[in-house]
Amino acid sequence: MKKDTPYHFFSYNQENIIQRLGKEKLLHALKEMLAIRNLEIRGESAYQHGKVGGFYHSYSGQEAIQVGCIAACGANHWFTTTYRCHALAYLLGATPNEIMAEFYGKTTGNAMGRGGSMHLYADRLLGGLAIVGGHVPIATGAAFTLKYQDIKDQASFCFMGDGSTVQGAFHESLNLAALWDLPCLYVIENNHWGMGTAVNRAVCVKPIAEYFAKAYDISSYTFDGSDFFSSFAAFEAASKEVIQTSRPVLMEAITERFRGHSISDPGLYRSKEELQNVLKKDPITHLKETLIEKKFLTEEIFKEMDKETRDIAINAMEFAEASPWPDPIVLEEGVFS
Ligand SMILES: Cc1ncc(C[n+]2csc(CCOP(=O)(O)OP(=O)(O)O)c2C)c(N)n1
Repeated sequence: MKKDTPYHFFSYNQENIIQRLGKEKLLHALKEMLAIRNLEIRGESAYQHGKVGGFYHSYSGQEAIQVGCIAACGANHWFTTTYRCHALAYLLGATPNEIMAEFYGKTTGNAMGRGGSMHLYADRLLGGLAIVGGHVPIATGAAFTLKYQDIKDQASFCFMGDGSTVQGAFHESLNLAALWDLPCLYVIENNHWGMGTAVNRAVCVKPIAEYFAKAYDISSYTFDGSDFFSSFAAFEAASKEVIQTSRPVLMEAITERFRGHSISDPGLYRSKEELQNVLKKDPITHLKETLIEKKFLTEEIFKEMDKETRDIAINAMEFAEASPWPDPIVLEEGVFS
């Protein structure tokens, strides 16, 4: 039986971050989180109305992690993630229209309607990849390329669920990255569940990053993934370490998944009370309240932001609906062989 060791969150000074980022950047971060949430709400609704095929994995509840990452590190790196990829694609430049059209499987979609919700891309996003743990070697390869090409101011960012950390590919990647000094940030988004299996029934250590990082002689950063400031601080420090030392790091965001594993999952393994407690840890509410307290934001401005981002998502649904289906004749175009 594993020990139930408490998390040691990376410590930071919130006031200092507020001072350094200032009102405009903080409001921008909040608006990005709202844009992601509103896009997810409409995507989920389209799925429930039978407009979206395949699976749909919502990022609702986890927004502070990737928004904090891009706010702290910028987008000029290489990124890889799982099927839970909508937010990262958006943050790296995919538009709400092309994301929604990809959900619908239309030609105007981000992957020309061929990938669906699990396979989104952007100039710096190597994928939305659906094999659990299978994308970790790809991120390691991107870090190897940076090192090989002597690019010193960029890193490879690999987002994954806690489920990836029990796959062989994860451990082989960490071993090589540590052995060859590759600039990679491996980021575990621990939302406590792998489909319907609780993390403590699947992973033999807790905290995951702290234990596994020791095995590979690299640093770990554990942080509160429901808090924009905690996330920003951890990514800022971790990326600095990776760029300065060219050593990989292992990060763990403790976060909450607001929906079922995918939208077709009714989540019967969580009681109503448990879910109510989870929903209380809303990263948007947390940042909103902090900004109101700082007098950077009012309830009215928040409502306007919410409406503006909601309208963008609704327009994206209309765009997707009106877009044409791919012609079956193009099915063999752009394939490997
Ligand atoms: C190699 C492999 N095994 C099983 C699956 C089926 N599967 C899809 S998602 C998932 C759970 C992954 O959970 P986690 O890594 O914690 O990510 P989360 O969905 O919570 O973001 C599983 C088992 C898969 N896609 N790939």
